[in-house]
Amino acid sequence: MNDIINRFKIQAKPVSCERYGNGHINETYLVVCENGKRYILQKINNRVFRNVAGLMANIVAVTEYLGKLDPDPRHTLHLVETVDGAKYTGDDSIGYWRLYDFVEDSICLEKVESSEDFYQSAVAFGMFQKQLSGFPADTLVETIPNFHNTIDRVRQLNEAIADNKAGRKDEVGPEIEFALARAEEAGCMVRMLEKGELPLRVTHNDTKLNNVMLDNVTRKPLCVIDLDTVMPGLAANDFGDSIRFGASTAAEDEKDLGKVEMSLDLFEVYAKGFISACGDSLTDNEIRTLPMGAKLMTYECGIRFLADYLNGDVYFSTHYPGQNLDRAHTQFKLVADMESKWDAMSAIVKKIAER
Ligand code: ADP
Ligand code: GN1
Ligand code: MG
Repeated sequence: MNDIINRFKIQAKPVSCERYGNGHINETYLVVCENGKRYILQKINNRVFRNVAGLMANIVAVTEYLGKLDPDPRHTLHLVETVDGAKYTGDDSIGYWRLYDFVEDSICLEKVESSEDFYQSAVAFGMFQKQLSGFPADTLVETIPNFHNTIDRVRQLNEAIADNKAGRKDEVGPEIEFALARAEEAGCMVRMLEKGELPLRVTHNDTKLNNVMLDNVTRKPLCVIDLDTVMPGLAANDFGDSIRFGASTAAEDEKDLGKVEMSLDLFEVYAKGFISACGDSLTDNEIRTLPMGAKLMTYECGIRFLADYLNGDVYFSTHYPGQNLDRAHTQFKLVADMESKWDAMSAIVKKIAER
């Protein structure tokens, strides 16, 4: 690993480099130097992100743009250059690597610890979206084509069912039935986009709680991280993906589904934070579809986990056999719970937006 680290302009001799964090996509390492300076080293998953040069160009452009709007170094991710002045290094044999300054004196949560933290994460993602409203969207590479195209996600599930690569199809009859029963509704926001009823914005597209850093003393927003999927998208999807993960009362891979619910209190808290940070720039249709964003991002994630299980766990990192199926179960439980709380979710958003 030292060979890779030494390709970057680091401040001091590295003394340790260990796996870090709970991301499902990249390989992340914490590098500590002898003077205490810390970095985040990442091996970019180039099976998921096929166009590494395009991905890195997006991140360079977005971080430079955000850095000009807000020069505080802890408020934007900062890439460390290589000794040759490049923003990343590597090739197909050793993989592609980048180095970020560690965002110090911060916390990154895997689970909501207090509603105030969740509120602040909503403010962070809402502000992020608002800050990028002036960014030229057409200069961004689509790092994963059709990432939140729910119609295409259903097609991918059907393909995984038909291919049955891992021979697991017969085990998951009820899960497939649950998913396909909602396949028509799944396309509703894509169809609104096509009809011009929803605008495309520059969005983050992966607004999990562990993709935002809060200050460890004030617990106010510091920095939005994991910028690999910043590309044109729907505001409601950024809102929705945060609800999927953060408003759940249990972990994404909880086996006891009795513990898994979408907390209406946390839904309300997040909606308040998000709408306070960017609501004034959202259209009526965007506000109205926020609950649908929550349901569809949860459904989409569920069918992605299920398809990956059928494909033999080739996309998301897993730590034990069956983890993708456990993840699909929690997502489907959350979808069903949102269906039973639908009127309340819509009423909450309406009430907040009217203020
Ligand atoms: P993945 O795409 O695999 O989710 P992330 O970029 O989200 O990768 O990184 C994984 C984890 O590493 C994050 O959830 C966070 O805990 C930590 N992390 C990433 N970048 C930084 C950073 N610059 N400073 C501090 N922690 C970071
Ligand atoms: C992945 O990279 P990470 O762990 O923040 C995935 C998201 C899923 C999420 C499910 C590029 O996010 O789309 O919602 O797992 N990222 C990518 O936890 O596919
Ligand atoms: Mg992440």
